[in-house]
Amino acid sequence: METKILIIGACGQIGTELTQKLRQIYGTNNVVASDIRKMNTDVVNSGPFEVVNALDYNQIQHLVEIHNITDVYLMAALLSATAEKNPAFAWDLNMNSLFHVLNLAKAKKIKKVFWPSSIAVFGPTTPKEHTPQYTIMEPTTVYGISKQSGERWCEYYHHVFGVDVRSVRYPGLISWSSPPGGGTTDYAVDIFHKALSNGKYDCFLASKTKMPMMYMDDAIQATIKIMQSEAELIKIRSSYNLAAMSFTPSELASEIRKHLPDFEITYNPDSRQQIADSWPASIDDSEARKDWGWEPEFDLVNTTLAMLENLKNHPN
Ligand code: AKB
Repeated sequence: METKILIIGACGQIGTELTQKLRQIYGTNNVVASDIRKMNTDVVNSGPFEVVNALDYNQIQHLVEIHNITDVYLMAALLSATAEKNPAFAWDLNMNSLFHVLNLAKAKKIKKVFWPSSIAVFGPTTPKEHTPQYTIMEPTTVYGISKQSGERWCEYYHHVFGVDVRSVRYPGLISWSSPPGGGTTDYAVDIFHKALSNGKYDCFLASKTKMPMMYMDDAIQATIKIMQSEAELIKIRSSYNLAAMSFTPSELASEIRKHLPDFEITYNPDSRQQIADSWPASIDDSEARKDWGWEPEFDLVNTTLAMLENLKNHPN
């Protein structure tokens, strides 16, 4: 049977790039992008697009039926900083959209589900360096609690109902073509925009706050690779640890200064500092490497180069 994909949340930071890549691989007409509004013209104009509310089961089911969808990528979510401002809605969106998609798979209306988790599933009692796949998980953010609960439900639906759901715990994602939305790791994207436009950046985290990060190309590569792997290789049905690099704001600023020597950074930590302090500094992703061959291509050096080059060539 031909793969027909529905991406929910296609206009977001990951969805935008995922849509384009999946359209290249599977053909434009086999990838239906959807979101609550038409928020990104590239996504809307480059192939089939549907307006959908991720909280409306009937709407999603209708799209699955009329487009003969086999695989759903559920990318709609409220991220960490935004979720703290609106906990009830964050819980509703992050959990109920997942239940809708898992229930469609349980009812055999779709074959495969991708759902993103995050390093936010970990908390202050988790080992900070080389955080293992299996460890203490006591998240202290609404977003982290929703992602950890989501992981438990994914594993449950797989074991009890045979649902083929696959997931990775994304670290902070760095991309040039789409703006991030409401995350704690987003300084690592803003800094590039400000470095090029103003030559300086006022960082909302302290200089020594080390966090796991990944260039968007690697995140997309991981997402597609786990979805294309044989089902037997996916041994973990909660979510896989994933890593590429870890750095502090001051290390990132030093790397940017190699290209823009006059770049200046100042530090004014806000409420996001507490969230960052509760998350790991580095991640052990050996299970993903062993089970389905995950391997990142981008480190701090080539991410910095790629961000500056792409932003210079595609000014917003
Ligand atoms: C956030 O900062 O909320 C996200 C994440 C790490 O999941 N980028």
